[in-house]
Amino acid sequence: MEGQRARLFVALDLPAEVRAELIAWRAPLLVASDAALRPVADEALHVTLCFLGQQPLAAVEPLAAAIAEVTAGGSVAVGGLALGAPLWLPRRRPHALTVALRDRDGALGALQGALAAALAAGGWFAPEERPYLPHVTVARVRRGGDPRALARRELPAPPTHAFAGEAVTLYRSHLGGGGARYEALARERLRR
Ligand code: 3AM
Repeated sequence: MEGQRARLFVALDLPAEVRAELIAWRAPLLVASDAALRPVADEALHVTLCFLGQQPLAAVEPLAAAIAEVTAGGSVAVGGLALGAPLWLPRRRPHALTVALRDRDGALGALQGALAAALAAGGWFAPEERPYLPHVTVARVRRGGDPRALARRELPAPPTHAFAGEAVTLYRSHLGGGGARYEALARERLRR
């Protein structure tokens, strides 16, 4: 075990009904992409908060404790969220079809800021220069896939009702031929 490392990130989990809406929204787009897009697994749809990269497995326990401290044992709520516009990322040469997240009360930005500060203080996270852009990746461009025809089209807007985040989860990303598989290592629920 000693010396083993894992690719880690921390994400906000979405309510099941919002995941279901995203799955329904992307279904015709996957067909229209002519196999250029590979869907993210239904249960893995999330909003990345902090990407930590390769970390020692020994860091999992203190990371889980740091996340529990930031979410204050389930007393933090992240409400006022809504799905926003479809967004191809990176903008110039897209690797992923995403949906932007609207953060109407600033609760998500506050949580992300607090988490980034705590994880940076622990030496697990290098704060990024670019501003935090909350989004849900719904599909990735397959190797050799060309989504340009789809990217030129105006995509339908996803449903826009308000919802609250479910939980903050520490994920391990297992990279593989068929795309990454995400394993939840620790989860802190949020107040509903
Ligand atoms: O699925 P999303 O877009 O939320 O793009 C990667 C994915 O984000 C992102 O971390 C999530 C889990 O893999 N990611 C991968 N490498 C990254 C890096 N070097 C990164 N984010 C920032 N910097």
